[in-house]
Amino acid sequence: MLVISHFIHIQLFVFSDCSIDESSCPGSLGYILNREVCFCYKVYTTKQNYDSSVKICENDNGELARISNALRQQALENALDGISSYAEAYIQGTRTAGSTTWYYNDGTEVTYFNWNTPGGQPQHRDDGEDYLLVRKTKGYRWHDVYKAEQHIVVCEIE
Ligand SMILES: [Ca+2]
Repeated sequence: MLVISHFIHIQLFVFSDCSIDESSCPGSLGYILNREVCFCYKVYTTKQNYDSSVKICENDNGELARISNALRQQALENALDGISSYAEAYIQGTRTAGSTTWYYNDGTEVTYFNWNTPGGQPQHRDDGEDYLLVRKTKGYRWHDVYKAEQHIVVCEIE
């Protein structure tokens, strides 16, 4: 019984925190509402490098997926589940060479990570490995990578 009430509490917290509805998502652009994490997202399957990925999302008045907690990580995984088995996508977060601190595009420090630590990530190579990628084949865990790689794009609009 304790477990059940705890579950209900979490569900209520999640849903009551969302003030947007379907009409807030620009359906004309193909954005879908994920109510659990309260954001609209869209997957572009044409592969792009990092800079182009950021621009595509900005063109929609959105931003590259910002994975700030485990719920959003799960939402991203759900979004990529239906894509090819090699689905990989850049997510928000960059750093400068020599630093191990990562920042979202608005300058806020990244505090939630889902590194592929069994795969030796992050490597923090100081030759441009300053961008974040999720790899479906690695359980959607995070990798620090270079900006010139071509990947599918996940945008979000809050
Ligand atoms: Ca790496």
